[in-house]
Amino acid sequence: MLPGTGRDLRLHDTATGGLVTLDPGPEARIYVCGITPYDATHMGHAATYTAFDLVQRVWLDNKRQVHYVQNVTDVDDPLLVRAAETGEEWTALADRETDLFRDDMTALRNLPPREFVGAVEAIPRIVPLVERLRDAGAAYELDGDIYFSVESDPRFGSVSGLDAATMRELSAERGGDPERPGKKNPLDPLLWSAERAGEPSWDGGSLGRGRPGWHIECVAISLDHLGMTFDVQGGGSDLIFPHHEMGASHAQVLTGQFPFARAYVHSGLVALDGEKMSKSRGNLVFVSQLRRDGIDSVAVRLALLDHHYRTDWEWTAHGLQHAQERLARWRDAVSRPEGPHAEGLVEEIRAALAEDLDSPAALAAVDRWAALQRTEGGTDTGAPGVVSRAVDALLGVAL
Ligand code: 5CA
Ligand code: ZN
Repeated sequence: MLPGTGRDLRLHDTATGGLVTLDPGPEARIYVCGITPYDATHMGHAATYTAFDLVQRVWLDNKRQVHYVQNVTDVDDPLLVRAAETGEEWTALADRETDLFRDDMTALRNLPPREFVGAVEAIPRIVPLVERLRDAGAAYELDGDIYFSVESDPRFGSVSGLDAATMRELSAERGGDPERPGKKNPLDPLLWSAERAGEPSWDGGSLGRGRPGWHIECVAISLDHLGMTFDVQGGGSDLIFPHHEMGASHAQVLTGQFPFARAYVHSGLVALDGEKMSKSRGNLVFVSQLRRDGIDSVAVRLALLDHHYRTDWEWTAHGLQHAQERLARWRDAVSRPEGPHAEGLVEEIRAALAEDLDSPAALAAVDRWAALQRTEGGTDTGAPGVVSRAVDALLGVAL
């Protein structure tokens, strides 16, 4: 048990552009978009899931139960393309990378979601939702494929607040097909893709054989496990549009309720050599590679937490080295039999995290306590233990 009490969490909401206080009652509900498992976890993924891990830790400290759901997009174009390139079975690739991701998350001490759900296993939930959208006139067929009509949602645009031209550009970049002739609106996203030669497909009932679109996957899984108007929809800022905009629209049209989530929370993107770290660019640093190199994953976590989750930042060897040195100083400070009082420090960490997850401020507060321990010491025999437990519970950093 830590001294004092937890705090209500305030988080930046992309839809309103401001901070919202989340007072989620006894059980907080969060959905975080999971990986597409065609390559190993890079530092960008690690930073995003570590940010949402802090959300869970602030809630737990505040005596909330947390219902955390995460998907894994275990069938999608990039996965099938990668498997075709390497000659591997796509299911084997997905299974292997999903297992590796889970091991990486464990090493980084990210608390697991309560439910971890694959797109493939969600297909029986997805099909009836697409049928309902079609029967309500919110979806239409084009050569066997089924598209969602963005015009069926009067609130379309409320998550990203972007203009039509920017939406069109992002849609083309991020898995959409705005140029395809015959669509009602170029932005309309696929709900169900008809069976294609050489690709896996599933029974879609009245939709025919095929596979699900990306956005409806996350809608089906979140509505199934969390219901409408859950607390936080999370992911990296590259998911604001189209993914989270389309997901909110699908769910709002399906249920007639608003909003899909109380807060849409987005982490900044991590770059390497000035470019967004991504599988397609190949400029990656992998969590598993650092583990193989014998780097302490606790230091990796500290390197991630040294950046506010909403900023875009760059992964550097220097940042990792700084984190390793910091970890050594903290371990030294808590290894002594007594130290300066720590109640104030626990409150500082809580206050920093509760205000939009200000992890750099929380780390700076621990630095100050560790420096005081080094220069002046203290007489509180409970303090090193309190600091160790607080840093573990609130920041996920094991000393
Ligand atoms: N399966 C979908 C979500 S349903 C997907 O976007 N998968 S992903 O593997 O591409 O990304 C997984 C998560 O990591 C997403 O939240 C994404 O926004 C985030 N992410 C991807 N690249 C970066 C990066 N360079 N920096 C920070 N977060 C990133
Ligand atoms: Zn998603």
